[in-house]
Amino acid sequence: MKKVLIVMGSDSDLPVMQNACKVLDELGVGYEVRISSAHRAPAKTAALAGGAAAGGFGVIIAGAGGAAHLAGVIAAETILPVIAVPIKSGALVGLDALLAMVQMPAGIPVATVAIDGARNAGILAAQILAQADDALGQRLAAFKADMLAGVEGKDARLQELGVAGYLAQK
Ligand code: RP5
Repeated sequence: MKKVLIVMGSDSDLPVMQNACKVLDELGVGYEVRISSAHRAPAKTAALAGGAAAGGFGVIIAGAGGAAHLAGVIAAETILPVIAVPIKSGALVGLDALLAMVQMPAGIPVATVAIDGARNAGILAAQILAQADDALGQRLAAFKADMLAGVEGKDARLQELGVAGYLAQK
């Protein structure tokens, strides 16, 4: 099975980006985690991106804050799908990273999730890999079924206890 390459601009991104790792663990998807920066280590970043397909990766997740060019620079060096995670940081608390990642020029797309949305990035990466992996597709279907069961359980409890009772036991 192909793996997910997770790249982040700094170790300060790791507390958020670990949520991609956690959900990939839940889904049984292999991954590698690297620190590289579009601005502080441009050649390293280009080499990581350019070698990813040959290295057995099928999708790349890139997390960065600030003037976040990491996902776009990676996407420029590969035809693998790239998922961007804007990280909440600095004076603009992630809005700068979100806009930099969403507003890519025509021809170099990245799929941008919410600010600090690393868990969704992991799920989306797994969904991409599942297009060529039926067993992973079945695990993703079970994952969705678990979410549905969670909602149904909460709704049943709300109907049983009423609003005040539900909140009192929450
Ligand atoms: C970005 O600048 C990194 O992705 C990080 O989100 C932000 C701050 O980096 P540090 O100064 O904490 O290393 O490149």
